[in-house]
Amino acid sequence: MTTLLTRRTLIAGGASAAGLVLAGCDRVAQIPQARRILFMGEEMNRGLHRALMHRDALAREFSPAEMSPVFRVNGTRNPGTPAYERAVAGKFADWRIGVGGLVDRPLDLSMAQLRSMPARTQITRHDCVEGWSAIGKWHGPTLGTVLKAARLRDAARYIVFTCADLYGGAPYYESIDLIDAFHPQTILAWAMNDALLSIGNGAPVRLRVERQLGYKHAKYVSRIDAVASLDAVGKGKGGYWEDNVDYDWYAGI
Ligand SMILES: Nc1nc2c(c(=O)[nH]1)N[C@H]1C(S)=C(S)[C@@H](COP(=O)(O)O)O[C@H]1N2
Ligand SMILES: [Mo]
Repeated sequence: MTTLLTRRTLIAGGASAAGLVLAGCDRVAQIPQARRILFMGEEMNRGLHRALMHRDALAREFSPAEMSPVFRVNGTRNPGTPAYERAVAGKFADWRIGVGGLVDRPLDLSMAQLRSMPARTQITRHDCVEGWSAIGKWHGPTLGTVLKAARLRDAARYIVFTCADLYGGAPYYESIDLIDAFHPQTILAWAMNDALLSIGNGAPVRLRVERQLGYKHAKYVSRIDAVASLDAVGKGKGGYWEDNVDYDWYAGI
């Protein structure tokens, strides 16, 4: 392979992505067709990695000794709305999690009800897209337990979370598909590190969706809706950051 590739040979598809890499990235990357082929390789790699990993594979779980001494608070630190302040003052006794959309039995769960459900405890690593990680212990019922109680309809494809904190006047929102919704480590955590969830970390309840990056883990969850499509959610990309900063909807790790 020589570095003297012409546009013509690239267009003809005569060069493999591997060959292009050997030819030297700097020069080749200046050719639009080559760039497309190189990125195609990267996309394929990522797709392959995900396919090999299996979407239902478990995220690694850690031992208590590996827990981070400090778990950072990121994004909203306190929703600070009058309604949230009242909920804090009442120790979340009146907090409700509405479960609706494409379900046969809509729910209006109190924290007492959520806390009485069979729960899972897991020590996992949180990875934020901004480049920090922390290991914490989470406790709460699987989202699957709640969705089964609400009797998801066949048409449901995604689960949408609406939060109590506002971004530009509208609630933070996120969504996941049913593979992640029924993943055994996807839980509605109401406790963290053996204590009730703190305000900073999402009190009274936040999502843990362990195979995905931090922004998918909706804090301050107030509604859970099953939908057939994400078109009518926010601007259509399924999450606050997806709609406004072009983050990937599927943030698999
Ligand atoms: N409601 C809500 N959920 C949210 C956010 C937010 O700002 N609001 N930030 C997200 C981001 S980017 C991260 S990294 C985690 C941070 O969780 P932590 O504060 O417990 O570290 O929450 C996610 N969930
Ligand atoms: Mo994040």
